[in-house]
Amino acid sequence: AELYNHREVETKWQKVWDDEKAFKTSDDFTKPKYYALVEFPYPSGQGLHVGHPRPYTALDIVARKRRMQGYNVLYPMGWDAFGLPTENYAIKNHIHPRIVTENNVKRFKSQLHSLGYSFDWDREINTTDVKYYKWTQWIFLKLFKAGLAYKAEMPINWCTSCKVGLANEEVVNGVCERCGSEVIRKVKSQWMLKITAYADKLIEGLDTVDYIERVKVSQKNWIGKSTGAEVDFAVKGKDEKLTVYTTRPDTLFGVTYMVISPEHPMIDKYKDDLKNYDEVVAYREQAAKKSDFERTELAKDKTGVMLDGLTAIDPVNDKEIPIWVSDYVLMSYGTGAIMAVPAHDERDWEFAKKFNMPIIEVVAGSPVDVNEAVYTDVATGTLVNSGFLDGLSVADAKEKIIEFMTEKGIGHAKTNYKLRDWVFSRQRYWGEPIPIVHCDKCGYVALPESELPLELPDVESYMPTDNGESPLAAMTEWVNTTCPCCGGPAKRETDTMPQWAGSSWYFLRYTDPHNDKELASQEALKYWMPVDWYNGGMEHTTLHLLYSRFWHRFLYDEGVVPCPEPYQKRTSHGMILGSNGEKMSKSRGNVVNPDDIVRDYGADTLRTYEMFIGAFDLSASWSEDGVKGCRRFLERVWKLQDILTEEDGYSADMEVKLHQTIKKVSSDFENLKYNTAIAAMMALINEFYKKNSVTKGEYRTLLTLLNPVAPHITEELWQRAGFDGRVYQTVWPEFDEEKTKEATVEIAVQINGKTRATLAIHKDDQKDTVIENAKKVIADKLTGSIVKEIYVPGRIVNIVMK
Ligand code: ANZ
Ligand code: ZN
Repeated sequence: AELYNHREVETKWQKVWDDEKAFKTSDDFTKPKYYALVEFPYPSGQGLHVGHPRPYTALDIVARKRRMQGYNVLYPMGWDAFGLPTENYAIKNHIHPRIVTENNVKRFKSQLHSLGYSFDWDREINTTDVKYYKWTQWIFLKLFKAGLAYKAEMPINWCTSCKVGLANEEVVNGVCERCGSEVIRKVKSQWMLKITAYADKLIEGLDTVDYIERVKVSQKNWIGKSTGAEVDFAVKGKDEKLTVYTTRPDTLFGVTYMVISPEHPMIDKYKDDLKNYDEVVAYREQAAKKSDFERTELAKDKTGVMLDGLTAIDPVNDKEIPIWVSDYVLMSYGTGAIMAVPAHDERDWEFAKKFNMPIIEVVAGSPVDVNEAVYTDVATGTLVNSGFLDGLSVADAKEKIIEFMTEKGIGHAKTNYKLRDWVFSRQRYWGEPIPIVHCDKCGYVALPESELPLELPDVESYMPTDNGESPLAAMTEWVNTTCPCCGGPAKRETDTMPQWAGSSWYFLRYTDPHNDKELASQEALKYWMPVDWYNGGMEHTTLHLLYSRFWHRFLYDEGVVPCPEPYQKRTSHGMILGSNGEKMSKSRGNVVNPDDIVRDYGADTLRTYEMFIGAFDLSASWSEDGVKGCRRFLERVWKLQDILTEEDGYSADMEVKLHQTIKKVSSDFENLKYNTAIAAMMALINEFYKKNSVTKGEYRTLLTLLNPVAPHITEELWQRAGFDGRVYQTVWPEFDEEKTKEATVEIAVQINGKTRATLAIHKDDQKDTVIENAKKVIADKLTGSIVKEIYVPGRIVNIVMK
């Protein structure tokens, strides 16, 4: 055959698939369905990154395999297109963000097309499309009516460079996730979503889905449910309670001091009692400059100031204890005050060591003195120095002390969450307008549904105003409106929604993307939801995953969607790094452009390479040699044409190998083991070359197995071999378990569990025969009397002797 010309082959088949609408999802709801989903990209100005094809190819493989297995498959694609980078580009270059988005989408789409993905492009969605964001606004109104969207004066994270409020999730190590600039706290009136009301549901839902473990863990940690107690400490000489939150009320007798957060209101309230008020205020100013992360995670060296003039009283033993101010206690968690138990809490221990505070052991069991090391174990210790709690386990002591405190009215059980309500306002232009007006008489009023969509108007400038308001605020004509409630003058909300909004429900829209009556029809939702398999980046497992599960769960409670959880299965892939093992970036000069690889080696090579690069869930470094290796593999597949025979079935000596390969590839594709599936196919063609022949039957199986990975070349070879129809329409090959077993296998022959010899047996040999033959090969070693003969089928014979 002539040489493998990937350009010809790939252009040809991409056109055929388009013309045939090969991957159109059917609306026949009687067929079994499969919904495979990948995170839709943000169409940035950089175009597709080589990181994108890794997850897209993986689920394209699954989608193609499912079609061959008879499923009606939904494998859609769209654009998460609102957001800052586009807006910033628009500001700099004076181009409307809509135009920027259009251009970027065009480029992304042609790049994805060149990779031969089996997306149903008739279902393409775009979050910036007014027909789409009408429904984003509709969901917001539902949240508002349910009391889950509210406006609040909030100290928010404020990026000094983007001039925008950020959610906690968008602040990484104290800087803006997007631009890396310093994030400060600023008080602003913001739209908030009450995701905290769903904290328990979001935890419980995890028990009903099949997510990889680290994703479940990160969801749970982010919600951060903690159970403990609130305890009131009296303040000496004042009619005042200092309430703390603790997860260890059992350690109440071990409290040696208290700590309040630098922002705690008590400081200013008792200003006149504090002899060192100025010192405390100076400390507070220092603390304000640090992020929460610096104050807690990074602060190994504790700092603090003792309040000179205020003393607390321990409610269980009336002991007087000092109150300190330290920045390791945050105002935003619990009550902003803690009881310090240095013997059993690491942070308190570090603090006590630094400031010479007493350390009292109340849980015995530490291997070393608590003055030497903190003892935090809760599973084994027993209470000591604790009055009526002495002798109890930690768990029992907790229960007893909570009972005691509740009776006395000095404390009660309490659950806390790390999760905070979601700051949903952005003072920016390129987002969904929030469909609310403010009327002096009626307050915040929802637009009637009939007025949706509320279109994003054109503005003169996309720059946020200097006081941090959205550019929409300058559009007086748009802003001034009438109140839907009383008809009086009212003003539109000028904040827009964050980028997370559109991606919080997009998977629903794909099920019925052109519906203009509902966000999707009930039939479509019932048939398609939940998503059967969702794969996305590890970086989205706290933010996007939680938000979208929240919206979905809310819509379920509202009767809009048929199932409580949106995704039945969630997996994550590792990043593709530069060949130097570092993240690809312009500044490092290690960026690989997928277009170059497609041009020089072909889409099938790129797809194969990205699946072969390493374990799917781990990051992997780019290697040009690796790309070439995959290209050589496909060339070897191509050249099999030269040794193809006319025989239809499998040849006798290849049968086992073929059944084994079908079995391995079939299961590896389901278990994120794309690399070993490809390795198995490489091994198979090595066998063909060793024999210097491949039958039509064998060839057909190989092309079918390889098709999901390398769809173009296999389609071409299929046609050249004269097989019927197309590979993508064929049936996924079956294997016979019996035929995957080698006719003969080697087993170990042991005496008293020690291997003494090996034995070749036939797979059909019965136990008696095997044991008899085994005894023959170790006859000279069978010197004692035999107590027992054990046969582990196909693996081991063990003779137990005295
Ligand atoms: C006394 C104690 C003794 C504590 C002990 C722990 C161990 P999680 O699990 O994260 O909920 N804490 C409470 N509020 C805090 C705040 N605003 N800033 C910093 N730390 C705070 O942690 C709860 C524990 O963290 C609480 O239980 C409290 O310390 C501390 F042997 O109280 B503990
Ligand atoms: Zn009104």
